[in-house]
Amino acid sequence: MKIHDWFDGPYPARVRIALAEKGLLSRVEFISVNLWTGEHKTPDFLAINYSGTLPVLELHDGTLIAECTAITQYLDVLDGYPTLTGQTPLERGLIHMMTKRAEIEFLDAVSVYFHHATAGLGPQVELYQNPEWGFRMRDKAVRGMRYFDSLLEHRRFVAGDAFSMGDIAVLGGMIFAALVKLPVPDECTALQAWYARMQERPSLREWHSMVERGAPQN
Ligand code: GTS
Repeated sequence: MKIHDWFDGPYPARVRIALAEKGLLSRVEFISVNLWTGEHKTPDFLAINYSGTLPVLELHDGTLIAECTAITQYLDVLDGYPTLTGQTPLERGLIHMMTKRAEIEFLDAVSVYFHHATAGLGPQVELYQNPEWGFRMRDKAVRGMRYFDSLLEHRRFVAGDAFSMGDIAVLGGMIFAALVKLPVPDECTALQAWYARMQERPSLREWHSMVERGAPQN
């Protein structure tokens, strides 16, 4: 399998953490797509992913799967023992809901803030910016942090009592927030404590060491 991504991107992090959780990193070849030069908006890459975003999973037969949630679902059921997306109908429903909520209320909002109200990926890539929208989304992301903090006051993990794709989606939001220097409010102590606990997982350690190694040379 190949993963088209960028080594320290927050959305790519979601799939890299999922791969590490599933013990699948050694079965994957990473293809570097440079976001900072706009490689993801070239016709060649748009033929791989119409949305012009990373990551994308490419299977041996050439099938392409984009969208972190879809990729994670695929990887999770490969071995027949899903650990990230739930096993019972209830678990699957709750995990999918929390993953989507983490995207809408937090991660995607940080991303819009980055692309619209900061320099983003630079003038060559950011061809349209709407700072007012970006700042609104920054405020939405902070509200999202408060929401997840309130959940984590009463449960150990985002979607209940086990680590899941929902935790990984919130981790994506935290990773993106740190990149854009958007602080977590001091009073969000449950969110901060959960984030600190997450750092102890082998998958997070593996992700940090991949980031330290930098971009692979294609
Ligand atoms: N909904 C998509 C998913 O879940 O995969 C969003 C993917 C996404 O926005 N990826 C970012 C991207 O391609 C990668 S990163 O910012 O996390 O590194 N952004 C580039 C752009 O121009 O939007």
